[in-house]
Amino acid sequence: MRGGLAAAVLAATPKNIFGHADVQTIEVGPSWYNTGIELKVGDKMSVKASGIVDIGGMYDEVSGPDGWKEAAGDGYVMPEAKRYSLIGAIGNVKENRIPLGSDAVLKNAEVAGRLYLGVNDHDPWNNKGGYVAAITLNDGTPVKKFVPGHGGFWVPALAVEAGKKYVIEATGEIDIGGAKKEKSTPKGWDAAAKDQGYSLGGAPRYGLIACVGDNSKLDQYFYVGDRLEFTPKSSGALKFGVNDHCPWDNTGAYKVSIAKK
Ligand SMILES: [Ca+2]
Ligand SMILES: [Ca+2]
Repeated sequence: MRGGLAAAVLAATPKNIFGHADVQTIEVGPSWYNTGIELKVGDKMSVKASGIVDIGGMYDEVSGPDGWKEAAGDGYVMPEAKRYSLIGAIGNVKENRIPLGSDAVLKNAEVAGRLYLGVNDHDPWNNKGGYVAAITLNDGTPVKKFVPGHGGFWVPALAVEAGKKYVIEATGEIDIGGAKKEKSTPKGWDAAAKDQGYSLGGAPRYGLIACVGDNSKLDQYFYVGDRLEFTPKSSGALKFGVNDHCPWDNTGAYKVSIAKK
């Protein structure tokens, strides 16, 4: 009986790209933290936030959820909101963005949809730490969510071991967020120039990229495209992102499978 049960479980496990039952599949899409909370029109929501984000770069500067004192300006997710502050989006991440900070009340939601949270940074991919947001819907019980400092840019996958061989395969299509409704596949477009503000300068724009462990180290980012066999030099959490200078207006997702060889 026991052998029969084990065989049934194995048969039900999806096979990976080498035919082994050892695979993880994730979706790498819009760079926002997905709270899983659905808002309806007319809902009341309050958000109280705490925590610290290291904003990346060479100066070890940090921010709380209220952000710095100035408005962020051009190139940031919400130019009119405070730089590095906690922000949100309801449903459509291209249009329905809301400033939040450490203590916000939305009396009457005007649109319905999933609540996304993020950090108002022009280069969120190098951030560490995060904000803890306690979200209360219609005077219910607050739900706490940890919003990573990278604002959902990186999608975590399995932990990889140094010296082992892994294979990544990716399919799917994203809309890169501009007015022209242009799209990309995991291979990406032409290479981004190093000074254009893309997370991985020199690699194809809108292509699938990854890092292992500390995402504040830009020189550790690597291009994946639609297929990559790689052997990590160090052990750590494998994370995926899209090589975009403004990833927060993207829709759709790449489907990424990771297998240990
Ligand atoms: Ca940053
Ligand atoms: Ca974009």
